[in-house]
Amino acid sequence: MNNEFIWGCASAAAQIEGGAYDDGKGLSIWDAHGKFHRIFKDQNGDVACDSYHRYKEDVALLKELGVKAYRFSISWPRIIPNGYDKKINPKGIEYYNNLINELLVAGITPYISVFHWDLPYEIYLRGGWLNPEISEWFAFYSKVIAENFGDRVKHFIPVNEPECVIGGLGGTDPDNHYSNKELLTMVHNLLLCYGKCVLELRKIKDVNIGIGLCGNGSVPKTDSKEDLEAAYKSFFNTGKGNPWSVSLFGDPIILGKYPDDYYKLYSKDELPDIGEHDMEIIHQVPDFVGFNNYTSTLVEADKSSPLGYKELNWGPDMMYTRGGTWPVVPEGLYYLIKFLNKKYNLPIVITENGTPCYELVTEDKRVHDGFRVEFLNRYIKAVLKAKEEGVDIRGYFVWSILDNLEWYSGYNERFGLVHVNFETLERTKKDSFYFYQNVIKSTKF
Ligand code: BGP
Repeated sequence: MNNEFIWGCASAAAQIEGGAYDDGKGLSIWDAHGKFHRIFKDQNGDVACDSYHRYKEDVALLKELGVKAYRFSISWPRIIPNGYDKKINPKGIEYYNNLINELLVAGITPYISVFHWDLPYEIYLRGGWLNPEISEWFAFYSKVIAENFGDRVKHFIPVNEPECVIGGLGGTDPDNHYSNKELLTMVHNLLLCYGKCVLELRKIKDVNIGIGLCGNGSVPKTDSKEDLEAAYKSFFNTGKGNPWSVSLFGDPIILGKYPDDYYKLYSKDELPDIGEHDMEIIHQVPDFVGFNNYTSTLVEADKSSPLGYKELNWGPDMMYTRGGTWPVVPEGLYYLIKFLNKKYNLPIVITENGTPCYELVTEDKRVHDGFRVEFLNRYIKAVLKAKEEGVDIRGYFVWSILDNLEWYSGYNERFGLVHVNFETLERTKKDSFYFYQNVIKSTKF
């Protein structure tokens, strides 16, 4: 991987493509969530931003924005409609070929997320992540991607946010109370999917692969050594029955073992069946750590707590986004970059960062999203601070280019640099679009 710094934007198939029933695509779990009224106010992704039909317009927006890279995901059921029977949908391949070619002509480097949560519904019906065959199905899907796109695409993220996949957004059932054994089995199967995917992608010449982790940062209350250690510990905490752990996925993949406390936290009966060679398959060290971050927690050392730290409330000046749930903590991004660098010692790419806002298109056809502008301004400065201090950080991607289907929140949470009118599908550039354009223009790298 060359060490230039790349400015980018990210998206995901289920959130922007629409075309849910077009050209032989199979159903994904997110199509099913729409059908079964599980999304805010009965919304669905049937049309979403209609990028399946408007990808040229969207690539033109990315070009105007000036990003050097675009991270998008492939819809597994668009490529293999039921996910598992190895029957490839040529129209699906054609769509991504067109998108990739359009990006390359525009001078934009494609970053492909192989899986961003739209599990084929037929696989979900067959037990999803609990089915031991899933990693073989995923391996075949990955092979199809490598063989069809690997001549032109060199950057891949096999799984977006494994924590969220198992945490309820990528094919597990948020209302189901899985036993620890089931939870760990799903984690293990997902790790095998990652490993087998990388083995397929490594067949591509000059490929760059990133793990796609996510999580809240941990900010030390003071600069003291104790608080810094406390924040580091909290950031990598495993936690029993908790899929929202950086270490649970990062350690097996990068260090070749489950986190140190894994075998202490769980009894033998709770552990998954781990095959003799599984860890060799899983331990596929990536070329970079891709990390998605939105918010952070405040942490202080506390010897009286079993974990050695406690979480604190933010003060009254803290501003929150996401309906009051996500504190705006740019320094959290700075610290997590330092922590990831210390623990895993690999190049880092911030593969998602951004904020939803409440905003209106004004009569003069503008969107004045000042909150997002200031949010991005502060978070980007935090990234650049870590970079100036010598951390090997290779890129930053805004989530997202367009307002889109924000999973269970539907169209109620708008994250885009470009506003989408979901009735007319008209795109309107927001102030943050011009802000980011200017950041890209004015930095020397
Ligand atoms: C990431 C997802 C994105 C996007 C974003 C917004 O977790 O990878 O697909 O949806 O977050 O916030 P949320 O955390 O609510 O999904």
